[in-house]
Amino acid sequence: MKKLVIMLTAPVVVSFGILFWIYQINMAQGFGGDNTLVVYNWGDYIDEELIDEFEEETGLKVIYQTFDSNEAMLTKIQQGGTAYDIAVPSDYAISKMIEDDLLIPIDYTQLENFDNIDPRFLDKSFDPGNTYSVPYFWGTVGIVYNPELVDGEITSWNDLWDMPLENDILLADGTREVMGFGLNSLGYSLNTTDRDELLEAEKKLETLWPNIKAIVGDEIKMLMANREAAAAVVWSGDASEIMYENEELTYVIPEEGTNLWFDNLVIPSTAQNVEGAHQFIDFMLDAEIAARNTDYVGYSTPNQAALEFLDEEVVTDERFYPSSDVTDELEVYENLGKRMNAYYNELYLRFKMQSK
Ligand code: SPD
Repeated sequence: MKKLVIMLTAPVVVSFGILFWIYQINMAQGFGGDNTLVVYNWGDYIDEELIDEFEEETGLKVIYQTFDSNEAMLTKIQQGGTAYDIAVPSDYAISKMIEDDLLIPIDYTQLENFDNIDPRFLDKSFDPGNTYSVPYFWGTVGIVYNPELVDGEITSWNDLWDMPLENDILLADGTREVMGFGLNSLGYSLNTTDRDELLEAEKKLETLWPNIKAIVGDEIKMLMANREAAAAVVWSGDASEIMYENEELTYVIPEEGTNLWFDNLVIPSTAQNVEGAHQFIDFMLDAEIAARNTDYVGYSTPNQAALEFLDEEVVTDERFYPSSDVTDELEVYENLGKRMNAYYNELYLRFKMQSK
């Protein structure tokens, strides 16, 4: 009898084992499906409690992965190994993904909360008509600094070179960000394709090395909060997060101009759960959810319905919610094409290799 039971159950156990093994491999590779949603976002860019709530509300299991630059995210999605259902690229990367056929158009009939977005953040040149992307957060690149550690007021990019800041500056690690402020400091566009201007910017950046303490990622927030450096080139949202508990610090949009950026939610063409992706986008668009996410992450929300749930002092702070008068003067990164992108990367790498 025992033998018979083993003979009858063994194939079931083996098949179950094989299925479970395939499931595990798929999960490890991030392949989703009807009951899962694979989300690819920047590090430190969501209140993870909201993911739990989304899972409870929809019954979907979220597989959440992070990246630290548009370039890393693009490479991973281009390789196609992982079936991401949601990604969060910035402006120029969205334009590149559209060009390379890497995105699925948004089905607006599945979004009830889209009207919550302020029209000011819609219909940008990187995605006309928002065919492929829905605004998530926005901001600028600027300088956060500690007036107690700096001799005077920082107002411009050139102050990073001209003020006594030896070994006292941190830089956020990003090709476009660093090359961008090098170019802006010389009065050039941060979208220039003029190789002489780019070379000049790289040479000028090299002369900043005596003042640079380190080029870092998300840990920049902790380092500034711990007074490890006097000033840092950061995304505005990181400055806002640092300043939340360190009110003595301040953030400035440099007078030579800077980058205005937009991070949007998209559905990559690898998606296995397009319906779930729309559910996720609509969930994040809900006014109260967006407000909680904004409060947690510290970046500026494009969700105008969320503003009433946020601290008035924060959403009226021109440093983090600059008016159109200010943003109209700033530049959004353009998709410069494969060759130019490679050249920017080459110069940025060369600059990094000159570190002391
Ligand atoms: N830790 C979250 C960082 C998100 C930054 N996105 C800004 C990209 C600007 N190109």
